[in-house]
Amino acid sequence: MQFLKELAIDAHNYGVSTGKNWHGSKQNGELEVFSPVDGKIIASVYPASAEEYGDTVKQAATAFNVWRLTPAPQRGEVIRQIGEELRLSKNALGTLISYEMGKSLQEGLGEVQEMIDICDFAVGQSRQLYGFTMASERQEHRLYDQYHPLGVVGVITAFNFPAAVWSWNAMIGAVCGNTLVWKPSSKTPLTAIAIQKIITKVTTANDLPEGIFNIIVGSGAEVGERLLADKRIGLVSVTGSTKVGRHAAKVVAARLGKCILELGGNNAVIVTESANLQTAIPAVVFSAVGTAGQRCTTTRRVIIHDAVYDTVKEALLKAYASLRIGSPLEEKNHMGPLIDINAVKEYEQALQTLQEQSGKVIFGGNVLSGGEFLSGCYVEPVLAEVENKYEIVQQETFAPILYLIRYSGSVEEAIALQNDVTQGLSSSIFTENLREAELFLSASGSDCGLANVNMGTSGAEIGGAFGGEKETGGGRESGSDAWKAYMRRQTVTINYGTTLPLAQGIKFEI
Ligand code: UN1
Repeated sequence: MQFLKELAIDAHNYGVSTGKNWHGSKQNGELEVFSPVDGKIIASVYPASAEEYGDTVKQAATAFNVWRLTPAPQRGEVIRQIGEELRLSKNALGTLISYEMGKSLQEGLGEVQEMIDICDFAVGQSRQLYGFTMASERQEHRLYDQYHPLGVVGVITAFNFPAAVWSWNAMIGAVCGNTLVWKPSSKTPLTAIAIQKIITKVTTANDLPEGIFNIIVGSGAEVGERLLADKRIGLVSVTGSTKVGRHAAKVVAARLGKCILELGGNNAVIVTESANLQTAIPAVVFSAVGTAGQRCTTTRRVIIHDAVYDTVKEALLKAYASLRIGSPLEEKNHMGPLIDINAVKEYEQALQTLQEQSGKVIFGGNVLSGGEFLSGCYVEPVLAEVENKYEIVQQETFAPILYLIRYSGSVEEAIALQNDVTQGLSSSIFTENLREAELFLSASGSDCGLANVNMGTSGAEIGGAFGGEKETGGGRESGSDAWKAYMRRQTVTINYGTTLPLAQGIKFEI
């Protein structure tokens, strides 16, 4: 396949790299990477041994000594060049993401675009690592805060955004002066290997030491657990399920390390009486079936006012009937496969539980087989009528299952339903009514990290801080002032006088 060649992905690949140096261990066997698109093996990877893990982090710690002293705008210049390389590789990398993960080619390309955008953002950020200057209460004193890099930052990413989520962490983390150790998902390691090769072109051209950007492919037990417990790693950013995050938080907290958690969502769209359905319906459909329902921002619940419930239900049924499922590499298709057979099993299990809990499936629910669906990973998207309180509705099932929930009273009732889950990532409301929109955004409104008006729950821009509340973990990545989590703050007080006034007016004479 031409795109694999272009990205220097071979039939067998090493999974550990500090830059130009690549390693991998055959002692744990080879990790075979299957495409959910056609079920074929794309390539295989030699994962890391415990020793290779240790050596890589050591290299990252050594490189930090150089990188932290490189002026931040010069670090930004390196990131600018990475953005340029990504522009050149956009088609090949977008195609690999689509083929390895199963999202549509449009979304694969979109993910590379997110990487390019965060590079541009990080370049600007490299000149804006601002601290405040405060007025000192003491005479001839200066008081200000400054930000220093943290050290080695670990980044653990999930299969569903095999490139973009890493880049939010890595590009911001790198302009802040940190070195990065990336553990990609074992389901999508080839995208990570391709990216590492792109990055290495830039670090080599700039004569940078090995160890600024590192990847370690390996299992959770072999690599992930070590990384969480590793005292040399000041900050660990974890994207994954709430279960994974809960464990990670415990292990990192036990050594008083820092964590950025971006975990599960259970995102809802509220469709009010006054909603513009011309925009609401396509927004709900895209947010529910995009990436085959495997975004943390996927719309899982649509909370519809009684007055428009039947109209919305009919419009959704019609839209779902027109969806084309098939190879994500073909532009005509709206929805590709789930990541693997296990994900299909979870989809089936969730539908069975849903029916046991009195949910009513009104569209879809079948696993597709034969012909172009040979990989066994293609499923029909589902519409189901439920009550918000059902246990299955309270959970995040990483599949294209959309729950329809009715509300009959005021928008306060809809907001209460939307907040009545344990997760708190993304939320949206469709309304033409200013009072409803403002209420949704107020302190008594949506309790999520992301709140949108007249648009879907997915597809956030990189310029905002991305993350959620409650069991979504509370972390923030990407834009706005999320960079501060990747640095340590230092409050500095300088006495430029010749006396020693004490704070709070305390007198101490000797
Ligand atoms: C994720 O699913 O982990 O907002 C990230 C979005 C994308 C990122 C999703 N920009 O849908």
